[in-house]
Amino acid sequence: MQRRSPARGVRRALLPGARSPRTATLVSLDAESAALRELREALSRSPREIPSKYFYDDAGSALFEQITRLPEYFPTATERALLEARAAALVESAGGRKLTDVVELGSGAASKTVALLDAALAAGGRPKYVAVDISAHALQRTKEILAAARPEIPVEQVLADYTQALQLPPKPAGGRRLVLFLGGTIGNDEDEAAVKFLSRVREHMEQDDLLLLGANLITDPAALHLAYNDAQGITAAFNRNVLRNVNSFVRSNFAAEKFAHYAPYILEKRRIEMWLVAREAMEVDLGRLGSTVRLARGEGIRTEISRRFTREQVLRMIDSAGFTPERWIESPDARFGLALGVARASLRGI
Ligand code: SAH
Ligand code: AVI
Repeated sequence: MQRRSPARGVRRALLPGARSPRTATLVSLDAESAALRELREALSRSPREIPSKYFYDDAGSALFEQITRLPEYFPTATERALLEARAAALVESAGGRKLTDVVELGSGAASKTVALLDAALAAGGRPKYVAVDISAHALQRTKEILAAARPEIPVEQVLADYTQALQLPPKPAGGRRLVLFLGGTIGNDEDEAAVKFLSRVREHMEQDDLLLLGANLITDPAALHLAYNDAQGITAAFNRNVLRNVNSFVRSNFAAEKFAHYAPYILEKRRIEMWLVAREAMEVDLGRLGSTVRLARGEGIRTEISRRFTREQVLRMIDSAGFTPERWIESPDARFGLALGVARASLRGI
């Protein structure tokens, strides 16, 4: 979805350059038409939706990083404290010095990951770090942060939509891979999609490789409401920016300023929903999607769900995707949990 050229050395799984090999071009054109189809289908659903991956153009990734530093948005700080306090134990359970590569899906700025990499170094390992993200801006930040914090750790970047075909660099022979999916991003999917996604991740792993999954846990609705309705309006700006990214991808003409940010905590579903609500009736030309949408005043487009889980739900989710739960740790305020799962033998080919 990025329109910008990725930095040198970045593996490109999504958008080819003019001189990319022909097969990669074909794969990529397929990916683009699949993305157009997915967006067309989401916008014609009832309620209308925009997949949340469209938040993360350059501006959106920078806004997300600002969100993570807001006093109201507690998940990042909570997960960071948990990782820092328990990194050594987690890495030991994950094989310690046997860890040869750490792959992070949706790495974002990856500032929390340093604690885990440090623990692997302290255990005598020399893992390489593979960052996978749809955002070239996020990958660049990952690289900058790691190069400054731990220059001895080799970093590889994969610019890809991890919901589509994913190409990861090969794992060193005899090594052990740890896949990280942090930040509570798993909560941005419905249960079925989340299990399907984690099962596909399992396919990139061998038996005894590990998954570390971060999940937001059920907590006080008032605190959750504030976390997605911050006083400075950064989350509102992040939400509206999704329309600018869609405009640049499909050449549509959404007027972002004509939408209000609405982010209630839906108690019975245990999830925040982010919506953009039309402040007036409008007709929007969807450009390359080849249609228009009419929105009545007060009609909304859902841009994100952000689920809160119980411990049992998280463990069941990883178990259903082929990982045996090995360890569960929780923040002292019970707002965030990390599940470590071991990849079970795959039944494929039997
Ligand atoms: N893990 C980081 C960032 C979380 S924000 C943290 O915990 O703070 C979600 C990240 O996932 C963003 O960097 C976004 O660009 C990336 N992302 C979202 N959807 C994606 C997709 N479909 N494929 C690849 N990356 C995606
Ligand atoms: C990336 N994801 C886990 C964030 C969340 O909280 O669901 C995205 C976000 N949306 C609004 N604020 C942050």
